[in-house]
Amino acid sequence: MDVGDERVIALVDMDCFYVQVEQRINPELRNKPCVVAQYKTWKGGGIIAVSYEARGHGVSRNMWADDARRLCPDLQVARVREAHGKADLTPYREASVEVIEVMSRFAVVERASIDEAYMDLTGSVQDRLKHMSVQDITPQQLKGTYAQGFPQTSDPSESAAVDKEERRLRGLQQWLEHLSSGGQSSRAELCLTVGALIVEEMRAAVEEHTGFRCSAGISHNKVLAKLACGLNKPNRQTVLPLGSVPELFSTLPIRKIRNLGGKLGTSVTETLGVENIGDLTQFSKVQLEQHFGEKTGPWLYDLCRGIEFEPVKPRQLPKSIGCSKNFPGKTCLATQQQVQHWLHQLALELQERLNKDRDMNGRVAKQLTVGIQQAGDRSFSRCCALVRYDAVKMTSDSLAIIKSLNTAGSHQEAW
Ligand code: TTP
Ligand code: CA
Ligand code: CA
Repeated sequence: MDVGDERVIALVDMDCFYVQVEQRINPELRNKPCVVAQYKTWKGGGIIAVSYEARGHGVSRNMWADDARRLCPDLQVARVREAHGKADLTPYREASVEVIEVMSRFAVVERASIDEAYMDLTGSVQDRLKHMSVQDITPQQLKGTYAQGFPQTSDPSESAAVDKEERRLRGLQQWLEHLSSGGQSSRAELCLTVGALIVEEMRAAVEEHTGFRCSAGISHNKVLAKLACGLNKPNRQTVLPLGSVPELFSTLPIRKIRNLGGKLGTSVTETLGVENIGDLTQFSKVQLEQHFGEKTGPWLYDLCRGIEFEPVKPRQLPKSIGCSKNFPGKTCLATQQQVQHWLHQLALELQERLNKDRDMNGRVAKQLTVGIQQAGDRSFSRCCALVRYDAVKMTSDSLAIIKSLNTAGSHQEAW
């Protein structure tokens, strides 16, 4: 059976990314409990990124800065800059480009978000294996690596007694011994370990060239790599072999899996009455097909066994360029003029970023999409052709395609 274990896939995700960007701009913020907050008008602003020091005090994303200060009196608060009356994410986008540039020296990279990317290391691993073997790999080369599922210990009291770094090292040593013993899946596991060597080097290069630290997951597919990345943050990487999947999946809620965090995950949980992703292994392929269709059913059947085949697509640039703004509570827009004003502000930002994108990346956008999300309401989106990078034209086109949403009727001033 093809379990897809000839591939080596990594997911790299920056640690508390916006905080690190602000700490590089202002070194006084380094090694301190620190957050990045957006807008100051209400309760000191909303927190969108939190340093690990601040997390230790119980500070988390979506708290108000004023509330967070009560938990952590010496909290440093960096502010997102504003332009066109809204948050300006330019510094974070530019930092993201720097990071992707360094990563792409090592492998084919698929940018997955502003601070993460997938890499297919299969080819690089095969190349390295022509000149090396298990015996050449030492724990010193893997100084930030965890092997998930190791150390394998039958005595839980022992595992609680040792500190995290000591346990990591013990697990890694056991993993390397397990590799050289040459079991049935040892070729696949050796490939993952060589992948981990490459990712150690890549993460060191990212830190050297950008000053930013990151975490990574190394496994046989995107789903497992993404999951592994989150297991030992910050500034660490985790190898997840197929053999460690059953134990991990036996207690892992379905929503924690890539692509199952939303509606599909909820529907799987409700339809089958199960909690953990590992519980899906008790259903046959036919059963899963009946419930979720001929595409999603078989995908779930493989997925709950740690098997998945989605390729890493070579793509370093975002597919679309967009901006948005929320108008909560009293700030809610109530006249046509206000709607037009804010559409124009958004269009001005778009115009700037589209022009920059054309100059830097030599491409031209063809479609304009306008989306509106109202509290408790279904979201609405419409698109039209984008003919010119012109804020005035984009504003009037946007207004035209969302006019039908205005329940006050177009002859009135109200919206
Ligand atoms: P994340 O990778 O989700 O989080 P993080 O990098 O801050 O922390 P971690 O170490 O746990 O990975 O998001 C990356 C950046 O995207 C984050 O620094 C700020 C921004 N962001 C928002 O602005 N709003 C959000 O709701 C989320 C999830 C992220
Ligand atoms: Ca991150
Ligand atoms: Ca991320």
